[in-house]
Amino acid sequence: MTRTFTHSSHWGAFSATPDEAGRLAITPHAADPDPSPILQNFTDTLAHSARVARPMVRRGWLTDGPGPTTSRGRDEFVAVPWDEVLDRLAAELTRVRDDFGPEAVFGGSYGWSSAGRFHHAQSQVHRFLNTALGGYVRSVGTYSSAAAYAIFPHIVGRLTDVSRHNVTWEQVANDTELVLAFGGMALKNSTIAQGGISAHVERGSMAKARARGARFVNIAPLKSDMPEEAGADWLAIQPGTDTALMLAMMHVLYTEGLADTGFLATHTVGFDRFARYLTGEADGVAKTPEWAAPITGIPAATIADLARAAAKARTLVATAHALQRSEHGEQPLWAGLTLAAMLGDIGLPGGGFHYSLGAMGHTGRPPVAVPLPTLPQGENGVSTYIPVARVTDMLEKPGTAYDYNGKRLTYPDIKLMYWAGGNPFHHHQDLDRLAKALGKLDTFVVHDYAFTSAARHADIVLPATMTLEREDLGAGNTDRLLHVMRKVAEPHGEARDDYAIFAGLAERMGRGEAFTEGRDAEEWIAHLYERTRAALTAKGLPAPTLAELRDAGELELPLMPDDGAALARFRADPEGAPLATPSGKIEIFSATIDAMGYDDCPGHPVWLDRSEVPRADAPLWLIANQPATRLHSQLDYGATSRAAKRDGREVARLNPADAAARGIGEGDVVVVTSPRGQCLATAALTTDVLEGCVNLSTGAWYDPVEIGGARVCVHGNPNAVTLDRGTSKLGQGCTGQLSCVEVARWTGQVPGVTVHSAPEPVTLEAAE
Ligand SMILES: Nc1nc2c(c(=O)[nH]1)N[C@H]1C(S)=C(S)[C@@H](COP(=O)(O)OP(=O)(O)OC[C@H]3O[C@@H](n4cnc5c(=O)[nH]c(N)nc54)[C@H](O)[C@@H]3O)O[C@H]1N2
Ligand SMILES: Nc1nc2c(c(=O)[nH]1)N[C@H]1C(S)=C(S)[C@@H](COP(=O)(O)OP(=O)(O)OC[C@H]3O[C@@H](n4cnc5c(=O)[nH]c(N)nc54)[C@H](O)[C@@H]3O)O[C@H]1N2
Ligand SMILES: [Mo]
Repeated sequence: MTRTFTHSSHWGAFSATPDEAGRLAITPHAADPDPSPILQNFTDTLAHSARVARPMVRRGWLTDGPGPTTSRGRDEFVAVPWDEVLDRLAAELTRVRDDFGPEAVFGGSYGWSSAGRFHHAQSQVHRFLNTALGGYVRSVGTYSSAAAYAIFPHIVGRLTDVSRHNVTWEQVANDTELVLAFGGMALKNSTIAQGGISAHVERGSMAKARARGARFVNIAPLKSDMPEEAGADWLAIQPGTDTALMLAMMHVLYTEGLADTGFLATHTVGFDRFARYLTGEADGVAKTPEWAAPITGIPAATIADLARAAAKARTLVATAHALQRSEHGEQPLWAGLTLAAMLGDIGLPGGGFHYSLGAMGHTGRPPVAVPLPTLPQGENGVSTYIPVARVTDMLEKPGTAYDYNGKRLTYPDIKLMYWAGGNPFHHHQDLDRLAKALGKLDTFVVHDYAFTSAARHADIVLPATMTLEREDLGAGNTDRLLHVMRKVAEPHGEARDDYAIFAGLAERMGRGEAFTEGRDAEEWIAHLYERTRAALTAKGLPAPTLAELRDAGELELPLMPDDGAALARFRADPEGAPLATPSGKIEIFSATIDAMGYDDCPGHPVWLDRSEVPRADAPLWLIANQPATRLHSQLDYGATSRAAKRDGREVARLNPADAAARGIGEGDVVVVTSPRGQCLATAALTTDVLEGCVNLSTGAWYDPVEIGGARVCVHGNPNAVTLDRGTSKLGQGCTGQLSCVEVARWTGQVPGVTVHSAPEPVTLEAAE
């Protein structure tokens, strides 16, 4: 008998119908007007060879014990029974805590996990380390928006004031006249929404706006950064030069008397100081369109016309996450905010400044008005933290001081690293350097349902269930539906829920009760849902019991009004509804940032020279953006992801002119090289990519093979070649979006990609 189960993911709500062989038919949520193709990654993944079937321990860790080694990522794995592996791991956690304290444990464990609220692996690992160990070294900020997270509180307020409750798609459809989309608004990106999404509205909203006469400008090196429906003009900008373009537009507004001087006077501080820089009075360089043209690759007349058009229209300055995921990534955000302030539409429906609209599906919608059923993480007894993307630096340089957002911090000395629900061999840059730095640890633990590259570099790999193998509730912060996530299949092999694994460890460490509070998974879900239910009841809204909710499959949640929130209130009453900045206004000059004295982030937006620029040995910009066919590295072995690879390798897109200059033809195997490393990919030629750029999206599992003494990723993971450095001393964010590389036809042997099959365990006798 076939049965159908409702479920949810970061890329959409759906129902799954398993067949006898364990394959799933996936049907998107009926109310979703534009479901994600990524849903089909689920079809054949339950029993895939990539799954972790049993607990596995690196041979050297078992035979030699914990300690620094060069064997991580090269050693074999031994299958170890659950009881034994949990005993050994509990003993190792206890040893590290007793000898070095919890500040020797890095539990930042950055990553997206899966969408269910109780089984959210991030929350689980943090709660475990807090309750069982007394805490851990955490990380702050995200790979998505570290620079934004650091700078916005100084200049405009909370990150969420500009990224979440701000201009909505409804407003774009109805009110916006001109959208300046810096970094584009690709539908491949808005397909994803953290926590889940039941209706993808971006395509329809852009089509509606266009039909009304709105104009979209796609300011990006890739034409594909905007959907056909938007009918956008493509301004193919040189990567990393948006700040120069924005400055030149502001120069036009200023010198032609087009700036909204009233808004600048009542709602901002520090414009005069910035104006002296803009005109060149401060540094001798006027930031004119003629100045910006050779930097940005956009003709001066086009820049001036765009500024004039923006001054006339209800204009939205939209900035993608990608803009700040590169060197000096703080600057285009600050310059974009200043440009929007000069245009004077901030706080008006559909106008002003937005960060990340269209970069994710959960942006551009009003937030849910009741608390979601999230797992409490407990108190962290350790105060030490790192900016999230400084993980390799931390491992390489314990005890070394560094700058971050006005503070002088010191890297901790980490002995044990714990990862559950993230993949550092997906998200981090310069992976060979990361792999070497991991050698300094005593122990590296990974929970995952799939044998990712991170798992391959771990000492202890614990098989977690995947979302389809457990009950949960799914809910996003801006989605109007709460979803019942039914268990579709039994756990693969010996896989256990992260919760059960942590409960077993906590028990062995004498902290079982503190972690579980005496509840099993089902009791926790009921407990967490009560909070949401009570809030619904208090609002006089339908508040079904958990059993009723499960019968219904989903529940409608109330949303906050689409009123522009903080920015709209501030526009209406700048004194009475100040922003959460030091002055309460938009800070075009920030005394706080100026006082930090950072040469790479001075007191107002500036154009700065970059250390990574095209040069003889690395003449092309590598654009390592988000993949269209999966979320990051998740289900890279799924049907949608695999279908877009060629000969099992990731596709690198480049302009035919660059290909011709290198003798590269369509479908050739190419090698992408930088001073950091090398990776192979399959070439695709397209004029959608600006000349001088090559686009290799992230997410192919890192599959290093020793070739001629070097480690070459044969699968096409761009982080084999990206540069690992912070955005600036202010944000210390990930700069993985842009690096400089060379691309050549690969003339050597072409090794197969084997990373989608989990390693076969060896037995200890055979291994010795
Ligand atoms: N070069 C470059 N690098 C980048 C970026 C870029 O633009 N360029 N973008 C960055 C960005 S924005 C981000 S957000 C990061 C993303 O980096 P990550 O969030 O780390 O990437 P994911 O692949 O989503 O990792 C999630 C992992 O959790 C596992 N997982 C899922 N569910 C469960 C579960 O229930 N239990 C357990 N134990 N594991 C589970 C998945 O199998 C997967 O391995 O990458 C960053 N890296
Ligand atoms: N399908 C899919 N969607 C996703 C994700 C995924 O993994 N898969 N990840 C989600 C996550 S976690 C995040 S944080 C968001 C990320 O959202 P973004 O960071 O906005 O997404 P990206 O695709 O990395 O970058 C968007 C585009 O910016 C352009 N770009 C790069 N550098 C520059 C530049 O210097 N100037 C300009 N003007 N444009 C530039 C690139 O052409 C790129 O395609 O995406 C989310 N959406
Ligand atoms: Mo992200």
